[in-house]
Amino acid sequence: MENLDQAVIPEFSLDRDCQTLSQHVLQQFSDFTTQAQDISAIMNRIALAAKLVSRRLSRAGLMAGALGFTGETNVQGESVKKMDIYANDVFISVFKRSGLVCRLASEEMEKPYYIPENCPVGRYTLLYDPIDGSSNVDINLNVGSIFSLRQQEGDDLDEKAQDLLQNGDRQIGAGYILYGPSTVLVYTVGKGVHSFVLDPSLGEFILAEENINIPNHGPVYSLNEGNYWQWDESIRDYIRYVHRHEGYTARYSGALVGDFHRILLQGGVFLYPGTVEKPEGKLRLLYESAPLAFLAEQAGGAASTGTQRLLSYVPQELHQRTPLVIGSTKDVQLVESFIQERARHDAEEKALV
Ligand code: AHM
Ligand code: MG
Repeated sequence: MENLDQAVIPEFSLDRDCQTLSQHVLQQFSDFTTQAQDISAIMNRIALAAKLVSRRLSRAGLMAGALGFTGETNVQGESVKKMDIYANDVFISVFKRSGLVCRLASEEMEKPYYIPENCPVGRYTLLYDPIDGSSNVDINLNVGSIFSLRQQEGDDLDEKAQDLLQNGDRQIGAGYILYGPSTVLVYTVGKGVHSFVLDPSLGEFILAEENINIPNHGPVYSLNEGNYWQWDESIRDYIRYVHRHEGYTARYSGALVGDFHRILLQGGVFLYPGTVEKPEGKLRLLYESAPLAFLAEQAGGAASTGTQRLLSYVPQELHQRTPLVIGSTKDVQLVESFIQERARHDAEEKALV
């Protein structure tokens, strides 16, 4: 009788099951340098954090104290969820006494968190958003974690973290975990974009797809149209364009990781433009937009603030926000063309006055 597993998954093989995340990261480097081993070990710890968060999310509706708000507000002035704090603490715990990472910086912490016992050897900083899209947590919809790895520079005990205020090209690794029907980890170390699926029976992330390419153009545009009257006219111009042309469809889940993942695999564009209330938009550069921009470019796509390449943008502060336009190259360029056209039009009108 035919083995059902093999019939459903024709590519099933032992070799495939052995393609684990840490092994894959090591293979990205041509030699077994200390840096290659460090990055592989760091990714392994991130995978452990992902498993812990995934486990809690999968049972949250049955656990006391897992869902809802803490009653606190974070450094961004946003209400904090219990799951935000749990996931933030998970990342701290997995990197304590690891000897890998000297400093952690997160959406949930005003200042970087130092792990002095790691600093003599762990010459890296991990920036992360522990639970992105946390408004989805209480209703059992997809959420994510985003991470970015940078080389530790400067004085370890400088609380201002001036060395982090550099462009996104300084990232040496980036990725995200999508907690959806399955838990998926996507990463880059500057050598393509690769995805892994958590096999709960093995407790391992197993390679799903290597060298992912974003289609050059896709049908999806993803943004919160509830902000329509808050946007600049150029973004309204773009939206009117997609409304009036065939071949576009809207998809927006309110959780960036899932919305970006769709675009990474199927093409299209995600936007979080500036609004009247928040001219810089909502998304934080260092641990939300820049890591996704690194992935987008590595997959052959593009990421922009609307007026410049996102990875070239130099932040002024740790929790800085920037507008984000990210996805298929053609679609990002189309949005940029509306912004340029409106700027040209406004300049002409001003010259006439
Ligand atoms: P969060 O990190 O506090 O969860 O905020 C980021 C989230 C993104 O995941 C998502 O794209 C965006 O906020 C949704 O914002 P809005 O509700 O304004 O559309
Ligand atoms: Mg976030």
